[in-house]
Formats: sequence, C-alpha cells, structure tokens
Amino acid sequence: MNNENKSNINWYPGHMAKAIKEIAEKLKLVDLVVVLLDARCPKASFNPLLKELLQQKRCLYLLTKKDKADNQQTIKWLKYYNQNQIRALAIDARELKNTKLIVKEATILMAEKRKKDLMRGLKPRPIKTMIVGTPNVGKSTLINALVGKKVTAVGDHPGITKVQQWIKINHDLELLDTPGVLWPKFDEEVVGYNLSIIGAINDNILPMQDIATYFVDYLQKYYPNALKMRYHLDLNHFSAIEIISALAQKQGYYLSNKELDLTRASLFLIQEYRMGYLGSLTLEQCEINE
Ligand SMILES: Nc1nc2c(ncn2[C@@H]2O[C@H](COP(=O)(O)OP(=O)(O)O)[C@@H](O)[C@H]2O)c(=O)[nH]1
Ligand SMILES: [Mg+2]
Repeated sequence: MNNENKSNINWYPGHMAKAIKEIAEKLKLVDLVVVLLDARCPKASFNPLLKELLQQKRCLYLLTKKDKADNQQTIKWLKYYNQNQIRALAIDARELKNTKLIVKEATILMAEKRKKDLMRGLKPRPIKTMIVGTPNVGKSTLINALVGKKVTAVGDHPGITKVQQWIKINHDLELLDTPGVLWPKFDEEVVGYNLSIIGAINDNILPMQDIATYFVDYLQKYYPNALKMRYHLDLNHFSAIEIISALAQKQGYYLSNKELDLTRASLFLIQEYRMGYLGSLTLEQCEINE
C-alpha cells in the first residue's frame, strides 16, 4: 500500500471520537448491549475501541447476515465466542423471530442481576438495551424487525441523530430507538479490504482493483469453485488480474482508449458478492482449537 492510501486509513478520526463519546453516554442508560457484527467477517467488523467501552457491560453478540455467510464458518465463529465467554448468536436481521431469541438471551444474561434485585425487594423491570454496530451491519433492519413497523430509516446513511427515545419491544425488553453507529477502524490492510467488500466503508477509500485482487486471491485459497457456476471461470487456472480482465471483457467494460476497464469490473465483482450472487462465503476463516 502506498503512503497516499495509508494516510486515508485514519479518515474521519473526528467522527470516530464523537461516535465513541455518544455510545459511551448511551451505555450508561442500558443494562445490556446488543453488538452487531457481520457474520462474513466478525473480526473486521468489530471496532477495537468498543472493547474497552464494553468491559463493564453485559453483551450479546449477534452475527448478522448469516444467510450470506458460510454456515460451517459461522458455526466455528459462534464456538469461538462461546469459548471466550461471550454469548453469541447468528441471525438474519430481517427475521421477526429475532425478538424471541433476543428476549430469551437477554433474560439469561440478566438472570443474576434480577435475582439480586428480587432479594433486595425490587420489582423486575424491563431490560433496557441498545444496538451498536458499524454502518451497514443491519442495525436499522433489526430494530424494524423487533419493533414490527417502520420507525427507523433503513439504508446506508448512518449517523442521523434523533431525540433519544425508548421503544417498548414487549413486557421484558426496552430498546433505545437510535442505534450506536461505530465507525470501523483498521490498521491492517486485510481488515480494510474486508470492510470494503461488505460495504462498511465507502468504495472510494481503498483502490477497487486492490480490493478485488485481494478478494479473488482469497477465493482461490478458500473457495476455489466460487466463480465456476456464475461465470464459468476456474480459479485454479487464472490469476486475479486474469479473472478481473475476463469479467471486464464479459461485461463489455472498456475505457475510452479501448483498454479494459478493470476498476469497473472490480466493482462489479464485489457488488455481485455483496448481493449474494457468488454464494454464501465467509471472508474471515475462523481458527479455533476443536
Ligand atoms: N441478507 C441480509 N441482508 C441484511 C441483513 N441485515 C441487513 N441486511 C441488509 O443490509 C443493508 C443495510 O442494513 P441496515 O439495517 O440499513 O444497516 P445499518 O447501517 O446498520 O442500519 C440493507 O439493505 C438490509 O436490507 C441480513 O441479516 N441478511
Ligand atoms: Mg441504519
């Protein structure tokens, strides 16, 4: 990576500091934090700054977009979190049954505190919770599914702040209506690529052809059949640049000088992955001792 790109990496530190401060404020109000991570790259979608903030908090990790991830890998990731004493579930954020799951998990996580409250003569109160996560991870989608009607804008426009309000999900659970948006952070190149691939950072932060090259190399290693079905391209026989060139040709993407438009073909490939057209593929292989 050249220096110009490196200086881009800590883009909006101001946003980040503000977001962290806002989340820290909100955390004081809640009993439990629901941390959303993208099941396709749970490590990359976890901002390391959050770790400190969450130290004293009860947390439930939800790996979203499980429908887009490799199920075998998701099972391993859940095992990994459980081995690290973190309660974690994989979800499709669009599903209505998430309410039941979350209430159940929240009740388990709060059981001890509730017992103490009861012994002190305090009545059980609804569990106060909030959702945090990086842009595009599924925060608004999950809130909508929990609430059962559209109350938050779903889309790729994080950071629209509103007056803080609580939404009563049911008798047991109350939710802050605005999720905590956490700007992703990365020092490692690979993390940046993965965040780009899932759409957590803007497409113009890192060079698109570098992202696609990284992606194809990764597929070659872990999912060598991934491009066969859709494009009849065998990853065993072509390099990344050859694959991207072949896609540019197939799509008819040319520059004004008649050369292949590799940047456009790169974006095309990444968008195909984002839409799930390449199948359910995880971008970070979980390494756990079984
Ligand atoms: N396939 C799939 N799509 C999802 C899931 N969760 C969210 N999405 C989609 O991902 C995009 C971003 O979701 P959104 O809720 O706006 O993310 P936010 O930025 O965290 O609020 C939207 O197009 C959602 O429909 C999921 O679990 N599975
Ligand atoms: Mg949102």
